[in-house]
Amino acid sequence: RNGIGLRPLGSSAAEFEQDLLSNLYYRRGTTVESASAQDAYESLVLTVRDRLAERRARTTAAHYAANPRWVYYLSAEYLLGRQLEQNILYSGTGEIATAAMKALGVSPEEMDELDIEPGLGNGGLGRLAACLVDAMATLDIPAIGYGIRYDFGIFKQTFVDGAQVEKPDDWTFQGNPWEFPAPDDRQTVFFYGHTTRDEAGRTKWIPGEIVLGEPSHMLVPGYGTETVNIVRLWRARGSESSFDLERFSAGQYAEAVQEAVRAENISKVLYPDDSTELGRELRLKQQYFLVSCSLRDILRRFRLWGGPLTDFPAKSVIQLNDTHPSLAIPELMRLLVDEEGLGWDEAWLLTQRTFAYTCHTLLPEALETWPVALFERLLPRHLEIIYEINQRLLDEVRSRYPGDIDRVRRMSLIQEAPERRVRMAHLAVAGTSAVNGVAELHSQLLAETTLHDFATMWPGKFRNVTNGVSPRRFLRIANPALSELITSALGDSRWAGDLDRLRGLERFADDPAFLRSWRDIKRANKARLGLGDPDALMDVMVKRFHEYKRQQLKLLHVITQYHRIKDNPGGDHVPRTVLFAGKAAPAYHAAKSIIRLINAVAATIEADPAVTPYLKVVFPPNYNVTLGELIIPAADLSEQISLAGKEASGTGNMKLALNGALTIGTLDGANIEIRERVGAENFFLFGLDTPAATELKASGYHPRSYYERDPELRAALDAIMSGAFGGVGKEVAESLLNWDEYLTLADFRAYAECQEAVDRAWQDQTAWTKASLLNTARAGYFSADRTVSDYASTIWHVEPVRVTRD
Ligand code: 26Y
Repeated sequence: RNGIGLRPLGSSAAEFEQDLLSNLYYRRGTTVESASAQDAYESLVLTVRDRLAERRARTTAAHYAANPRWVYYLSAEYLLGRQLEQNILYSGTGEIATAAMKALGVSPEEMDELDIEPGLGNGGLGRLAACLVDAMATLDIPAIGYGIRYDFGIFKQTFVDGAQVEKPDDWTFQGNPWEFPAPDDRQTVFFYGHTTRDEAGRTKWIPGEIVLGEPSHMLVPGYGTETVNIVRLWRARGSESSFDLERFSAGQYAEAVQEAVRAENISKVLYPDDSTELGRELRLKQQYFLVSCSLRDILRRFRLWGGPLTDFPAKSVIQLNDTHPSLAIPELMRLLVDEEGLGWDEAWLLTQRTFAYTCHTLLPEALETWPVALFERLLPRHLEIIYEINQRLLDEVRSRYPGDIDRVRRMSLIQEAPERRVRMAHLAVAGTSAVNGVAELHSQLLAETTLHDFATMWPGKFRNVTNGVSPRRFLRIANPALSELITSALGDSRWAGDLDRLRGLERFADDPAFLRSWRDIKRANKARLGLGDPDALMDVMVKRFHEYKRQQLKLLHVITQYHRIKDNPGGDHVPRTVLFAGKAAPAYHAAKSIIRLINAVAATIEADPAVTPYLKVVFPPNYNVTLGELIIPAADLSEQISLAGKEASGTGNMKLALNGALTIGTLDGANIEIRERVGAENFFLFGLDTPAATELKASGYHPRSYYERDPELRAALDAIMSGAFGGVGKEVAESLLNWDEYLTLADFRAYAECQEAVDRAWQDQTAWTKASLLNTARAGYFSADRTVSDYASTIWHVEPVRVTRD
């Protein structure tokens, strides 16, 4: 018997198979003879899950005994990726699960196909949340990730005539066997209504709508440890009384369920937008729903322990993943002041000490603001609290900077014109004790520009924590062949839990046999991906579509390359497969035009037999974590070409470098740190840096002058304008010529020249492979484990709690 009073589940193949059969009979209610592939899959999941559930029980017991300081990570997005392979790896059941699958007559590949990825996020921020919870468990940090269980995740991207068409992602159509529902932990959430004061002068919020939040959780095991943490996801429900039986009986079926439907809509769909200021009421409702459910749950957990509220920050640190959950600040104030009866000043100190805020952008237009009028209707009490916070903030500003009215206006939580809006980033800075950017340059620019006034007033609050990625998911699982080579070279597989160990690969940088194996694996990964000739240079740009990321710059270069091949068909061109993948926000028309144009250029090239031996453009639809795991290990070249000063960090850049892709990139986000670590000679740098870009914009930027001076650039844009690609994309070219907000044309020539350096480097395959190996060997810093240990030591001040076997 182990510490939880149970006989441990068996670790032999026979026992695993027994448990699997038992799950098939008793939990799926079927037999081997009549089992479908789905039955086999779900039984397998349950068998693996049970082994993690056992660890989860021991984790809970260890946490309870230790009564530690907890990390609560609040995020509107989690892009967890497929669960099966990871959970098999983390539970150490690889061999026995494979044997059981064999006995059952199913293949691991078939089982993976049935393992649906929960697409509960848009892009980088959501995947970062998933990498961080993985690393927190790996480092034995007591933590819970809170999020929303959207019925529909990020849309499924399809192409119709090359244009993006969005389809709903019904990810739980077959259920989700990884999930544990916990309806008894449901919470009540208020919306609308008004406030009143009672005899004692305490404020009471009389809501206009009441919704239930029902949690379920997914297990988040650590790698190489017994810890299993959770992400707890909330789903909105109508209350018991929300079904109107009388109306139903009268045949008013739609009206009878109207209230329940309205409630459930809150967690219906991930707001599929990471660029524009759309969203309004439902999104704000989602944000408050997440925050209100999670804070009540956190307080419930705190009360289990029974300490005084003044100890709350000593036992809880709440990390806000961008401003999306920043309503947690006025919500905690409301709970402490209105419900617990604390005084304002005491409540405010506790609140500030509890929260920390991570900012993920620099673009001022990406900073969230909400109309005051909407707040007033939806969250009347929170608006009062925000006003009170603001008054005290501005008093401090006035006393520190007497007479500086403009500073007061700039720092206010309320933007006055053209419309009164609440500035969520200002709220998040005011209500927290630490604010961090996600790469060195980003953190520095945040303090110098976007949040400059706050950094001047509270310099001690501002930190940097450079992002990182899960080495398990993005190397060990995504790239099994390379992982095996690394393990045999280093002598063991400890690198997956201690990524700096990859440094040991440097010893092989001049070993011809090793470099040959390295190259063979890259080739095999290209063959596995199956898009283009595996001997061609695989040139990869995978990320959300956004003009600042400049997919259009890459496209202009592809067109130039196409022209060069047409003009010189016998020339000695380096064969390339150019791969684009990524989604555009449904309402982001400019990004969608770029997607459509890429597909049109791909088709034109494909139809030209003089060009196809040298150039192929592929654009697999629906980029997600699963597809990333297939593409990233196959990449030779990683495109990180955003305009300097615009990409907060990037994390794809890290995943690609870790898998031995060489980066072509600007001095932006974490590219800078990648280049510093892998060595400038193993990185293709081009383009304007941030000061030069700022200077060029300030001095008056005229994109047309670049067009006029550069014949190849002119030819590329003229080709688009003259309809060479099926008449598609004229608006893209026009926008570049007339406006070009992100200085694409200014960087074009430097980019094209840098791509020539890439071609030259590719000619020497030994040197290229050495550079590839050095990228992997030196990418250890970009492990999410390092990121989490930075958060733990500089912001969270938490200690690990070890979970033992018995
Ligand atoms: C408010 C709403 C429209 C919204 C929704 C999602 C706003 C922003 C987002 C997502 C932002 C995002 O993914 N940002 C990225 O975060 C990564 C992780 O820190 C960074 O690597 C990346 O540079 C940044 O763009």
